[in-house]
Amino acid sequence: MQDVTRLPASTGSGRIGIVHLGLGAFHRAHQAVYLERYRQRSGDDAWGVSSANLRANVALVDALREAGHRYHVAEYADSERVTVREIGVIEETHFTGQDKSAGRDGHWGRDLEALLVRLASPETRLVTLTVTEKGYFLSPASGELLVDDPLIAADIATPEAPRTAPGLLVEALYRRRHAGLPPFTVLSCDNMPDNGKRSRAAVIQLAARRDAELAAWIEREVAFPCSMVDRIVPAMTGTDFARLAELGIEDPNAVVGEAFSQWVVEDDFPQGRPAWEADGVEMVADVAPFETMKLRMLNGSHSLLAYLGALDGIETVAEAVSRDDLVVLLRRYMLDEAAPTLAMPEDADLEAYAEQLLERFANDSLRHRLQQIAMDGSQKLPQRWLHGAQARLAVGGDISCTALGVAAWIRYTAGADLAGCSHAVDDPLAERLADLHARHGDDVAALVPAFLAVEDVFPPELAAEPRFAEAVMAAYTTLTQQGLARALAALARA
Ligand code: NAI
Ligand code: CS2
Repeated sequence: MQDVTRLPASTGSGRIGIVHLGLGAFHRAHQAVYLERYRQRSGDDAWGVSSANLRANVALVDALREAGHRYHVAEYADSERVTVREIGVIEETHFTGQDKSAGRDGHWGRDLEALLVRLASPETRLVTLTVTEKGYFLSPASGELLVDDPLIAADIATPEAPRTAPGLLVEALYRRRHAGLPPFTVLSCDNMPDNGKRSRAAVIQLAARRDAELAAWIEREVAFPCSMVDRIVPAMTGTDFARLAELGIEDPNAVVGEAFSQWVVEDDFPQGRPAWEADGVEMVADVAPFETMKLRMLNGSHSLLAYLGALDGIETVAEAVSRDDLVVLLRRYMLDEAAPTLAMPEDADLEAYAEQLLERFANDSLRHRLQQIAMDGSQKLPQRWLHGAQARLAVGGDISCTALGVAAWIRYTAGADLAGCSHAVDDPLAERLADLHARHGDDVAALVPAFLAVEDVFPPELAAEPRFAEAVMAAYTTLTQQGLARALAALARA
């Protein structure tokens, strides 16, 4: 018998204090849940949310409008225990992307003006983001704004009709400044290191292209706190919808996630914020230790499973960690390669954290597909693996697990697994990486250095480190010639 707890939604208030950019699965199952709990506990209904998609997906926006913005979040502790919560804090939704049904010439910005009006409204005090790492248009390795990207170039040319998240923030802040309004606070909830500092860099660098005084005002007046977010919320599958239907929930906008949830936020909100501490949000002076720990240990492990597992035909995280050799790899990676690079508060127990992560990964009520995690590797590798590897190498430490991961990522971007079954490579650099494979084939002595020379991913000092390049080449050879099980066995013996 399943133990099902059902929790009703709060009543919509029509009062909007927060605009969110990136209405994906994670926002619906993380931030919205904290705000729902906050509203129900405190009775404060001033922090309703206006949520927008800037690219995919318009269908979700329309479906949520049709449902009066009510939807369900199913939180699985395990396959026996689930809490199904209805959410009422999203008050309105917008879509500002391109109309893909009209092909390449599709019109941009269906709800753009309405969203800009909302962003420039005096009631809006906080703007939150989950636009994925690539939505900031920063070089993952250097953190510099990608001024040559066609969408950023368009936002520089016509800033009043922005297409990117940084562009929207700049135009909204421009409008607020001209209206004599205070700015809003910008809170990134994406898995990036120093996500507040990076958001700030993107916005200020873009604003400087438009108006130096605007850029200086933003630099002076706008707070960009950092945050660490954590809850595993996989993309929905047919199986998930069918399981919810068995519980009597027929909801096309529902999301499924784990019961675990964490949100650690730098307490820098000059325009005010919900008093959400009692609802589980941890307010701290410095997020960096928590963020780095989560990125290197949780996300670093996820990416190891994603590339190695996908190359071996494994479909989900839970299936991957049912293999002993992959669990041995994860423990070694987390404890010997990631943990020693972290500067944690004294009471932090990284061994316990690693064991808790392995338990979370084994939650087989989630169908967390490795292909989803494998997406956008070029944007994820630096913070998950490479900065840690640099720190390990600097003290003569071992980086064998990371090197195997990098080798697997390189092989994965060829677009087929080790048995030759093809997969899509969903990555902003996919074409460039495919071109490197086309040019160098399986000539590992040319292929690996060509990948390490991609400066948007690999910091030049790391690429120039012979111990790193040699370890990746050796791992690539073993993995591609002998397969995953043998590569893992060789690593365990070394
Ligand atoms: P999703 O696929 O459901 O939604 C992706 C969202 O990002 C959509 O709103 C989409 O419109 C937007 N987006 C994608 N590329 C964009 C771009 N270039 N410009 C503007 N918007 C863009 O994914 P999900 O699960 O909502 O995850 C989104 C992000 O949330 C992740 O990339 C990660 O940084 C963060 N996150 C996700 C977790 C999860 O388990 N799903 C957990 C922790 C953080
Ligand atoms: C995952 C994360 O998709 C990925 O790359 O590693 O989204 C992961 O599920 C979350 O960060 C967990 O909080």
